[in-house]
Amino acid sequence: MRSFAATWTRTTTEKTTDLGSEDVPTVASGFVALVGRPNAGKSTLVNALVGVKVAITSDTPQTTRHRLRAIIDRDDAQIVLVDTPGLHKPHDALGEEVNRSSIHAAADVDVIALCIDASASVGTGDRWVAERVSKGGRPVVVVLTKADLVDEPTVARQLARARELVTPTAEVVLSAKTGENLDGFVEAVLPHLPQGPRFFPRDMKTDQPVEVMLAELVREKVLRSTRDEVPHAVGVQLEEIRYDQDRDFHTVSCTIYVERESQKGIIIGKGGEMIRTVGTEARADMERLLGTGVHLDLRVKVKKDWRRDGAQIKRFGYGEGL
Ligand SMILES: Nc1nc2c(ncn2[C@@H]2O[C@H](COP(=O)(O)OP(=O)(O)OP(=O)(O)O)[C@@H](O)[C@H]2O)c(=O)[nH]1
Ligand SMILES: [Mg+2]
Repeated sequence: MRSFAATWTRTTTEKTTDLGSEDVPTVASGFVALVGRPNAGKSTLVNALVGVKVAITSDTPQTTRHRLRAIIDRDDAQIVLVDTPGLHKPHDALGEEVNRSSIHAAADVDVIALCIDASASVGTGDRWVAERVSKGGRPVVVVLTKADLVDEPTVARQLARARELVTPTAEVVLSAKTGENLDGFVEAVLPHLPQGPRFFPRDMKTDQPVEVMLAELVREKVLRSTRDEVPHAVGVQLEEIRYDQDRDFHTVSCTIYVERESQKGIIIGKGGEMIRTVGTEARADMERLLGTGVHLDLRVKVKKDWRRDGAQIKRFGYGEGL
């Protein structure tokens, strides 16, 4: 694979202390976990904050299935954002596994950003999340997302409800869609980050391997084109990525797994229309990500009840499987 992958993503999480201690600049550097109910807008916010697409997003709840890190680097600070799967009442092994990965990811950070959708009623789901993440005494910043969808009185009402769940150290009202008050997020978390060396190289945007991102892009397009149970039954595995240096071109092969023959029919669509749309959209994003032309091979297979199969969940890399 091209050297691109090295600058985009490295897998180390060690502090960059191998430069000789006098040469290592000290900045505000630490971890901020974005937690909340499914669909609260966490991944969209992460993408907006780092300025590039590192996480897939969709209006299907439970889009994110593994925790991922994304990096905001400034001259005076490095903020490592930890995007987590939306916490929910699990119905299968997949749900249990992704919940576990969220709680685990949130346990070891400097700040919790509790994301609450300004346009959805604050209820038992948010309380459930707040109870799980507010243990441990770490600062909790309430982040009211999707502010572009609501008026001022609604903002005030939502914040008042959030205060019934947690005692926040700060409250931020923002919109990832319009970019409103993204700076407010940074200003709210910065005071809680310890001084130290950077955790990641300055040019790095995410710790996800490029192979994971490619498979996730396919899953995103399926999520965005299907409804009901189908999006939840989909798992995507990257089979192969080949780089042709002469043509500066990648060939990517992915398998889309579903749980039932009927779901396979839906993903393929009438005359193959659905799978063609998924392929065209995913390929466009892959070309942006890889910076080359891409040929994308997609196939669809049935793996019955894979969401109840812990080994298969790990093979996909969902939950703690990475
Ligand atoms: N209008 C508006 N929509 C938003 C905003 N942020 C996110 N959305 C939409 O909300 C939906 C959910 O966004 P995601 O970022 O995938 O939500 P999430 O919290 O990561 O969801 P899970 O991964 O399922 O936990 C998507 O359809 C987004 O386009 C926003 O600021 N304004
Ligand atoms: Mg998400």
